[in-house]
Amino acid sequence: MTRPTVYHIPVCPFCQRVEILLSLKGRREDVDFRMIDITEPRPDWLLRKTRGTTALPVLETADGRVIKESLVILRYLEDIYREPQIAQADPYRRAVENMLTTMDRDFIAAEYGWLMNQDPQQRDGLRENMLKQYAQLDDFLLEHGASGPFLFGTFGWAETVFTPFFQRFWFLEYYEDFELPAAPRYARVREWIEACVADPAAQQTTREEVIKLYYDYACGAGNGALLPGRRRSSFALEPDWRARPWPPRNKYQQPARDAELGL
Ligand code: GAZ
Repeated sequence: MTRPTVYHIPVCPFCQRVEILLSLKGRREDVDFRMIDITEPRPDWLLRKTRGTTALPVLETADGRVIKESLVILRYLEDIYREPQIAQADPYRRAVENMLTTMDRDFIAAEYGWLMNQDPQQRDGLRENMLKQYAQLDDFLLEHGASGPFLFGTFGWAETVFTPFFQRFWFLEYYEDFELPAAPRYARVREWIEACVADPAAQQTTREEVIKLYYDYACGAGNGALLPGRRRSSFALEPDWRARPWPPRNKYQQPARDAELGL
């Protein structure tokens, strides 16, 4: 092998981070991407490389060493492909960027926690929790960021980390009727999100793909798991998502069957 290989899953936001960084560096073609079907047990050859762990993305270096965790992979790629540098060079700015990066955890937990919720009584609380996350990001950007739209002048490290999760928000709009309110307290984060999702470096997925593939997540089954009565996951590679109908929007009713989902 002469090039790094990334093992990835379709629409996995952590994997998309890697693609975005490479795209910003103009290096997408220098790394081989191999798609793994999340609805099938991991192949033995991959489990041997990962020592039994299953989360992706995983990067295998040109000389066969294995790196896990999307943020660690980003750092590795930033180190081997030095130009253009995406992370901030100035130590204080780099610290600001890293502080924002660490806010990804609660944000992602709020987002997916709400998507996967099956109890209609919990919706208001989950919505409030989500709005709290947006308000925190807004406050951070106002305190530390440039005037806009990005944290600093261009789409950079923090944008690479967050944008896949902003694009996954299409599933909350669809399945939970969620919209970020047009209130001033969210104006700065709204501007950030709009610039992030529209950036040419971050066009690896679409609203339609996200909504169709995440149907099972919306019904409470994550990571390719099968819901009762179903034979195929909405994350299956076949049939192609473009050929499938749009899933039902009401996730609190009786879940759709394979046939209704075009699976
Ligand atoms: N921390 C890892 C990274 O690389 O940054 C996370 C990677 C990961 O969770 N990958 C998932 C995976 O491979 C696919 S994307 N799962 C299969 C397996 O066997 O583990 C995950 C969450 C979450 C929300 C979303 C996702 C997600 O928590 O999109 O928790 C792990 C998974 C709120």
